[in-house]
Amino acid sequence: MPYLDRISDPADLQQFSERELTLLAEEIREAILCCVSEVGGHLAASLGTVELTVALHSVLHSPHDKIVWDVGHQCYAHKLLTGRRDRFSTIRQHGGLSGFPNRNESEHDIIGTGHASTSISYGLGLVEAAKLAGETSDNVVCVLGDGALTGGVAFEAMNQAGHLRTPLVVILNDNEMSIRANVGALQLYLNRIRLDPGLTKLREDLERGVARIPAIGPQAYRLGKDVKESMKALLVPGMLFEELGFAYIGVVDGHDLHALRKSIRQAIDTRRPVVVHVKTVKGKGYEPAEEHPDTYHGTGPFHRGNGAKKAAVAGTTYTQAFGQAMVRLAEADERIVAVTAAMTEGTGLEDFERRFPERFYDVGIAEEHAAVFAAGLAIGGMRPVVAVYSTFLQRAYDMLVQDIGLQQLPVVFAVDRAGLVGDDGPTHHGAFDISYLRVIPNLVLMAPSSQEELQRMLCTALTIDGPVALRYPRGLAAPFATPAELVPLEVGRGVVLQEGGDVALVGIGTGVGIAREAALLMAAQGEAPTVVDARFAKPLDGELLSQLAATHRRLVTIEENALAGGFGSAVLEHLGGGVEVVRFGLPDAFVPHGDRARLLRDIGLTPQAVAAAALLRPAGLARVK
Ligand SMILES: Cc1ncc(C[n+]2csc(CCOP(=O)(O)OP(=O)(O)O)c2C)c(N)n1
Repeated sequence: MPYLDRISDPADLQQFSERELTLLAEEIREAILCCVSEVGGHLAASLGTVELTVALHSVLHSPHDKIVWDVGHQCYAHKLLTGRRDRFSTIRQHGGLSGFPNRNESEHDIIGTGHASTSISYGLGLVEAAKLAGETSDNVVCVLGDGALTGGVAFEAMNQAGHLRTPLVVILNDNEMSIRANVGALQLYLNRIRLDPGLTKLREDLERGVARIPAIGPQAYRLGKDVKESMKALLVPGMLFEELGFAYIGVVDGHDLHALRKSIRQAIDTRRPVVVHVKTVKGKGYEPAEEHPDTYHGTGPFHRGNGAKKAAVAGTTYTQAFGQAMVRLAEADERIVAVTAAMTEGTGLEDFERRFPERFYDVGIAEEHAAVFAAGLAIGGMRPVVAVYSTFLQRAYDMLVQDIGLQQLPVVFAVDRAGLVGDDGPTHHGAFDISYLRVIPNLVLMAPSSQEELQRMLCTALTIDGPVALRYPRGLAAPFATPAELVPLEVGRGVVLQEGGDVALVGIGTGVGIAREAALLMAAQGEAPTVVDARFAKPLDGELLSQLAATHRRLVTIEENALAGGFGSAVLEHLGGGVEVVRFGLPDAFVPHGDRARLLRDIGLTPQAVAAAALLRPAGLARVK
């Protein structure tokens, strides 16, 4: 690759003409496609921002000038241009490059991201910090998608930036897509601007025309609020942003390097908050991804020729089992409503949406709103189920406590991706939900150990007149027979799977599978532990736990949640001593990215480690893990 080969630092881009930059963009696109088809990753967003990335790095001087990527899943071209090309093929693999910007990886990654809508807040903080430190300000450019713009925090930041008049460039990368087609009134507004680029030109011409009117023209152009406002009202483009105190440049063709570079320079020269509205094609340059950008948003390895995925998951996943149960339960109960924050496919709600479109809501990337919206639905007599990833539910924490917990509202949270998610890494691991949910008074918290149990738990959740959460893992598939009837579980009751002696292995969620396997390993050594599926982290089955404590020498708890404040902590709190408790779970550290099984091995959350701890003679076990 003649051009890419000459780049080890973004400064190297300065040597190229615009024509050469265009050729470089093609090489980058090829490098991304070549790598992601082999190892998987966030393809479509990265293909769509190749020219934008080249334009930014050729105009700016990173890292003095700072590029803040929102979400960060579109940063592959950025990685290739910032000295990481030789390691690019390791992306998202254990020990390799992160799939997101990462401060430990490069000085060009200003912040590590993964969750949406934060870039403008970061950018504003960076510019204000430079101002406070008396530094001549470097340029700060935030790149956020139209999907990320549906997140409220983006507006909170714009509200402040517009007020402060901070020189900050916001590139709105508008590809009309979130993971699927973007939603909301704002999207309709962007559609209007996009659909009529003539309006933008007309407005520019008119503004220039006013400026040229002898004597009053320049003044009217600069200060003539009335004239300008009425012109704007007539010619809508960018009005919303301008009202928020941002200058507006757009709509710019996001695959035209010349237009992009010109607009970025113009934006920097504005020296006030400015939105550059760029129109891109998600998946640009790879036909299957252009046609199905949702399928190639995040993808596993695929055949480049026809786009076919190399490995399909065999069996039903927990996510699919959840989706099936939702449809089934909603058939019988018209009050059931599904709410997702921009994750319809990810949370398995496509069938529900098809079957019950009027009872399905995609609120955009707006987890806080999703929670309170569901609270409103519950007050109105509905039975809302908010399907959300564990990591993204963190954003709605105050709502969980204040608007649902305290109000005692029957809102069900179906918490997907609980535990380690693998390749996406620490921004996406669902490591903390047991800890943060368990402290909410009266909330019922459960974790299934099988897909059948998941379906029964959802059914149980919908019988409870208060807040409920059920947490389940990503992707794990197994042969699964849909139960003939969905029978609710008894709330707050665990189940003894195997009676044994001496040691009791008490698992919850995926911890139960580990406990079962550990028991098999122990059996091979002539030991038979008791094995328990705790099912509920709240309320705990206190009676069962006390009984186990009275009849066993040691309890081993196993969970795929942080040990700090997790299920094992709850068991310890309940028992308050008297029996030895050994806890297995996620460490007090951010677990890196990589293959899930490998990560579990690395942190010692395996049947082998559990069996070894269970088999230790008392003297050998000096401390509680
Ligand atoms: C708070 C939060 N919720 C949900 C997600 C999951 N997510 C990742 S990318 C994405 C879509 C982003 O759309 P957009 O910003 O338009 O970027 P594009 O992929 O279209 O380039 C979503 C919903 C997230 N990263 N953060």
